Amino acid sequence: VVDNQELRDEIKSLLIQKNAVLVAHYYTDDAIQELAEETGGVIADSLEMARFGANHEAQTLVVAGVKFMGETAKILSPEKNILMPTLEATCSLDIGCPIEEFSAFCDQYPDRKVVVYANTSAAVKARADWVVTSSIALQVVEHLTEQGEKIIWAPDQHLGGYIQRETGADMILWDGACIVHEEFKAKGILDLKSIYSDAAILVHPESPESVVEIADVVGSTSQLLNATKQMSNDTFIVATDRGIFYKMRQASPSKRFVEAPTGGSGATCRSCAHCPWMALNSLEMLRNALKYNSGQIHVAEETRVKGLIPLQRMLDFQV
Ligand code: CIZ
Ligand code: SF4
Repeated sequence: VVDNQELRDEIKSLLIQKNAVLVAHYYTDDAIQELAEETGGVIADSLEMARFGANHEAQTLVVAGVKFMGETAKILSPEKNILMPTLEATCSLDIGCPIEEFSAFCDQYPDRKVVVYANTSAAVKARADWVVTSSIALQVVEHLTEQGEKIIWAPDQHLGGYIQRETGADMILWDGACIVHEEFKAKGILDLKSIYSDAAILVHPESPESVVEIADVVGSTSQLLNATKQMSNDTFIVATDRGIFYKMRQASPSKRFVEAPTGGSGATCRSCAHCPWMALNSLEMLRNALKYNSGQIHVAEETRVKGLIPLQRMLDFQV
């Protein structure tokens, strides 16, 4: 704990010294979220991370999250120095959607708008008409459908399927999935619900349809966090990465938050829902990134300029 305190102090002075701000995702470990909070940084979902980073005056953004978040920051703010604690932190959705295959897939349907989830590489964004996050995906697809557009959706099939069911949009889905959310099981959640009968079930739409079906609220991380503030239930069963519990508990200290199980029964695997790549972000690596200017994000200029168009479309989209 003493070591941690030293590390934290060192990071705090490095942030000031380097004119840097910490941009942390809800799924990072508590220690990282705490630091972001204490140093004037932000804890957010990927949409708000992008907005915050682009609008902040700091010369350096330290993005604690996964690679696509750092790349998004670089695309939006090429003049800033974008650092990540580790460049190893990626995402199963990003990995499962390589640019060559994806581009060939899109070429088969030239009459469709290409809508990609933020959880993709810069190159995939550069091939897209729209980038969306789970916070505004529904509204953007609704908007495109009203305009008579047909859609290619990538990479998350569960989120895509959810949007398709909600909007009735004509969508062709890429078959990617999030290794964390895909593991939630309806049976395990219902077993828990029989113990906590008053509990509201909150589900991120990267989860399978059978899990989305039993949810009281389906939404992005920030939408689920808002639900815990607004709903009067005293217990919440939460099917998303357990990193989100830090903000949920902070906002509602008297409420009970229960991790949705990823196994078949309410009693098993109560702590598995944590993204292994988010977990790579440690205080030590964060310190090293700042101290040695390591973990620097680069995006080729041609890719950046193309990727900026659909990303800016997302940021300019008024809900
Ligand atoms: O699962 C993720 O990586 C999420 C929820 C990203 C985001 O949009 O904040
Ligand atoms: Fe990707 Fe899932 Fe990890 Fe989010 S939680 S970064 S979608 S693997």
